Order: sequence, then C-alpha cells, then structure tokens
Amino acid sequence: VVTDEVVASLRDELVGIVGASDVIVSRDRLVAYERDWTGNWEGRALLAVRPATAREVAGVLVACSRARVTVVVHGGNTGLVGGATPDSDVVLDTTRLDQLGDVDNHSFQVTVGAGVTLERAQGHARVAGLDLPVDLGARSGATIGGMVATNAGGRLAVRYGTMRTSVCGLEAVLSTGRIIERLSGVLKDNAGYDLPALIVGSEGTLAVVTRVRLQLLRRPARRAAALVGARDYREAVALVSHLRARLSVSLEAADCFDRTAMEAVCAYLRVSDPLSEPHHVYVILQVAEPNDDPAATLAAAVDPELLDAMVIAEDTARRRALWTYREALNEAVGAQGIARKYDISVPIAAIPAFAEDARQEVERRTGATATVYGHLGDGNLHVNVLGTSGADDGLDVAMADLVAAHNGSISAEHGIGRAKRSFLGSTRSSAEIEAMWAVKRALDPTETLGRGCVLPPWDEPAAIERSST
Ligand code: 2HG
Ligand code: ZN
Repeated sequence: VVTDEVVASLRDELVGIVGASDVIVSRDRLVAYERDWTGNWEGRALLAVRPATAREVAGVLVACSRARVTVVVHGGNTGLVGGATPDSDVVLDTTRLDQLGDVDNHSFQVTVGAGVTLERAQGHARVAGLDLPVDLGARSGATIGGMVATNAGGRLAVRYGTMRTSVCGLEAVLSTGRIIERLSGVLKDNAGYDLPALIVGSEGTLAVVTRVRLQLLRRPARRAAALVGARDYREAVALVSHLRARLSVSLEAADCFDRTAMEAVCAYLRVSDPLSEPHHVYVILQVAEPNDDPAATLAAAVDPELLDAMVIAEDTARRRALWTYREALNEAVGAQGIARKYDISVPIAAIPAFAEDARQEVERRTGATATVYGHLGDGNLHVNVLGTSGADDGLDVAMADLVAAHNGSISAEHGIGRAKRSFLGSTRSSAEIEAMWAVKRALDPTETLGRGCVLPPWDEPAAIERSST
C-alpha cells in the first residue's frame, strides 16, 4: 500500500520534472484515467503525469521506482484488456509526446512521438502521398505508442502485417532511467540483440515507448471494397483463400462478421443490411490496384455463384460507408452492455470448426448468442458475449481450451493486459514464461512497469496450462 505521504512527496518530485500543470492529482480529472471504455476495467490512479520528452519520462520512472510506486502507461485508452487501467499506480500519460517528424522521401519513413494518434500520423503521411500500413477502427483515439506496445493488428494485417512489421526503430525508456534509442531507420542492422523488437508487444511491462520510426507505404492509386454474404464460415473461408490465391498482393483486407453482428450494427447505426437477403456470415474485402480497376478485378475473382450476394463500393465515400458496418461493431456491442471479449486466432482452416464450437459453448454456458466478428484472413475472431453478469470463469477456461484444441492463440491482437494473464500458460509453455520473467527482471528490475499485466504471478498456479512441454 502506498501511503499519502509517499504520494505527496512523489508529486513534488514530479512537479520538479514536468511542471505543476502536468502532474494531475484532482480526483475529478483522474477519473478519466481510471476506467476503460468497455466498462470491464476500473481502478485507481494515485496521480497522473504528462512528460513531454524521453528525458522527462526517465526522470518520472526513476522517481517512481525509487518511491516504490508502480507505473501504468496510458495512451488513447482504446485497449481492450485492461492494460492501461491503473490499480493504485501512477498513470504516465503519453499525450504530450506528440512530435511529428519530417517524412523521409528516400526511405519512406517517419519518426513520430508515442502520443500521436493513428489518425494524425495517417494525415501526416498522406500529405506526402504515403500511408501507414496499419489501420484500425479506433484510429481517432489509439496512439502510435500504444499500438507499438500492443503490436496492434487491425484490418490491413492480412496484407502488410501487424505493427511489428512497420516499426523500423524506436526510442524507449527503462524504469532505471536508461534510454534506448534506435531511430536511424536503417533496414539492415544486425548488431546485437534486437531490443526494439523485444519492446514491441511488451504492453508497457518492459519499457515506455517514447518515439517510433515507422515504415510507410506508397498510397495505392485505386481501392475498392466489397461486402459478400456467405452461407457459413466454410464458404467464407473458401472465398478468402480463393481470393488470396487469385489476387495476391492486391487483397488488402478480408474481415468478417456474423449475422448477430450485422443485426447489432444495423440497430445501432439505424441502417439496413446492404444485401437483399440475410446471411450467416458477411465478408468485407478491400482490393488496391496501382493501375487496373480494382472493382473489376474483385468482381472477376469472386465465384459467380456469390455475385448475387455482393455489393461493391468504388469511391472513397461508399467504401468508408461499407466499412462502417464492420468498424462500428465494437461500439454497437458496447451499446448493448458490458461484453466479455475473446480475441482469438486459429489457423484459418480451423475457423469453421472453431466458430461452431465457440457458438455452442457460449450458448450452453450462458444461454446467450455470441456476437462474432474479426479478421478472417488472419484467422482472428473477436467473440463478444453479452449478459454474463459477474465472472463466469468457466466460459473463459472453456474458450481457452477450445483455442488450444485448435492450435490457436488466446490473444491474437489485443494483448494479454490484466484480462488474460492467468491464461498465458494455455498458449505459452512454462519454458517461455520463465524466459519472459527473466527478461522482465533484467529490463525492469524494480518491477515498476505494468504491474499485474501480461505475466502471470511467478508463484501462482496458472488457470490453465499448455499440456505439451
Ligand atoms: C475490431 O476488430 C477490434 O473491431 C475490436 O479489434 C474487437 O470489439 C472487439 O472485440
Ligand atoms: Zn480486431
């Protein structure tokens, strides 16, 4: 327990580092940091601090570790696993780490501050005719630092990979106050351990990311999107595999959502299903072409039997409107209540069997119908379950078992955070978790960063363990 005296003297020290206006102590301002927007996570912040440079971050971390106070990093608060929700911690808010570097026209790279939102980084790149290879629905709030810390995936991962693929360097601060800086962006650099790679996806438990060097891509000349109705997941997976083979690099996105999800989003947005008949599964596709007509390419590649159940959007406005059906789902579900969220991945061939097993398991245990959507091309489904008041750990265990049985991962793209840490052992072996703890202790010896996140407590039996190894 951190006493009021410790907090008061820490506050004074932090004011000395960042100035009084960037140390937040009033309760009515702290509440904004204490709750995640899904409603699943709520905690308490001792205070919040808003450093503007890596040096200031270093000062903050040293002061906190010396005072034995833990720190949780807070970007846009769009995470879904409680990783940014404090639990008697200091909140390190990255808002002021907001510099945008010049776009380098030789390498198509840019360096941006951790607190820059995805939308702002996209706008900056687009002025130079370039774009970010990662995109997701929460773009107006999600920060680049948070996306790096969680190795965010999103809708374009099927084509350009997750955040990791686009990070060509970063600057990060350890809890010891040491600053790691690798921002030159040189593509070939095999000098020693790849520390930036280790920090990507470490969810604020190893270091605080302060700046990121990003690889950009040339903005495709023309894009088209399509919504296709499928009979079931088998047909949907077959469609995506067929398109990947036919379209190769033109296919930029292959997301999906089920009928329950379509009904939820139509009710939420007060719109109607764009297809004339209801379907069990909807696939939303995006194709980019430098020269040819992407809509024609798409139409030619789709099985003629499916053409009846397809709408194509060619211009930007219609394409955006079509994507809204998919991107508003998270909010549409949130408007119905607090959902239990499972973010799983399995080999794409296992999607039809997994989706059916998951649906049955949810129905049997809760009586509810799961709302399922995700990134079909990545084998990544988001299973949202409403109306499970209180903790139904039985369902969590059953889902983890199901994922393990299908050789998948309990966290595809949202991370482990606080939500999944007792299940880490269902996807990672004890040898891996031991190695992770060794890394954690080496980089954050005072265990100041991200307490209670990612790694299961050293001495606590895991809720479920992987049977092999
Ligand atoms: C998405 O793909 C996001 O829409 C959020 O990853 C997923 O709401 C969710 O469970
Ligand atoms: Zn997603």
